Amino acid sequence: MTNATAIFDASVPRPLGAPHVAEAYAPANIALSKYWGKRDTALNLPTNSSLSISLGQLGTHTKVAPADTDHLSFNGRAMGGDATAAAKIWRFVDRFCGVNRPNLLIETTNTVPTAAGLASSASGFAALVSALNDAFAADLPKETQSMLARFGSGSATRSLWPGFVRWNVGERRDGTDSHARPIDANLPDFRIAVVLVDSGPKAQSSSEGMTHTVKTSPLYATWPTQAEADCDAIEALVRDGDFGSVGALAEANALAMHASMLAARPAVCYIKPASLAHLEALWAARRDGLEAYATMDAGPNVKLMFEEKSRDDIIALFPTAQIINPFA
Ligand code: 2P0
Repeated sequence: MTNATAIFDASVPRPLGAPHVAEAYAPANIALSKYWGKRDTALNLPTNSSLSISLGQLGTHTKVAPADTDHLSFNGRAMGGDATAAAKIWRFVDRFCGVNRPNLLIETTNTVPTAAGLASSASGFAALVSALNDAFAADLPKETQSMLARFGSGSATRSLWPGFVRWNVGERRDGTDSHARPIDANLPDFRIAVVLVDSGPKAQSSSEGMTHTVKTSPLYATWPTQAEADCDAIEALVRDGDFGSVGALAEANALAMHASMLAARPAVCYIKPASLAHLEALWAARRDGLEAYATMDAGPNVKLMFEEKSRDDIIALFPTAQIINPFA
């Protein structure tokens, strides 16, 4: 039987040597073509490919070092071993190291402001696998690190690279071909603006939200095929440098994902009145000629996609938005 332990044991050298101090950085990412739904929850395999833009300087720094006792900290504060997030991190470390894991110090710092409304599990698990790879001199190819990061969080597969990245759905039952790869892109002026609606914890985790959508939404049946087609089309448009078509398709893809959630029984609704007001303001400005598009994830914040030339218009329309240059 294939399970997470077997995949890690087959992918990471055994036995691992003694660790040394290592530090790694991984960027957060925002999907232009979304991952929504798992075909295998134990192996965290997606129902469809997805494509994202990494957020440059916004992400996670992680240090791994040998220690006398296990110690985990987040932004300078110790994290107890029984907190859900800490337990997930240690489970990942246990799987990576295999039996006889040495005690470790793990220090994680986010450069994504906690109030930015951006998920940190993607950059967190990408930085963690990368730091473990270095600390234990495992010398794993980036694709293998991406494949393993998937066990921490699906979207972490895409945070191993800067720029535009595609996570392939993969065909193998054991999921060893379900990892990301970078895309040659021709969109150097691509920018993101995060319009904050709520920075608090979400009501329903994305894992729960997607599992419930897959199980109960009558609209979900159309999602995997549509999402795969969107992902292929967006990849081709990103290579061609066709910003307008990328933005329009990314917005349609995000709204289709939210439509499938809204049709779940009971509904999964991350869209708040303020989110919708921002979308309507964007659509009105677009009718007046602004070339900008929106995407939303498993939360109420609105992420705008635009080009550098529209920066002043975006700031005028959304004065509180946080502007991100993914290539800075
Ligand atoms: C994405 N999201 O493609 C989609 C769009 C949210 C909406 O990937 O269960 O935290 O850990 O694999 O990666 C968020 O889901 O989920 C996500 P798990 P993850 O960015």
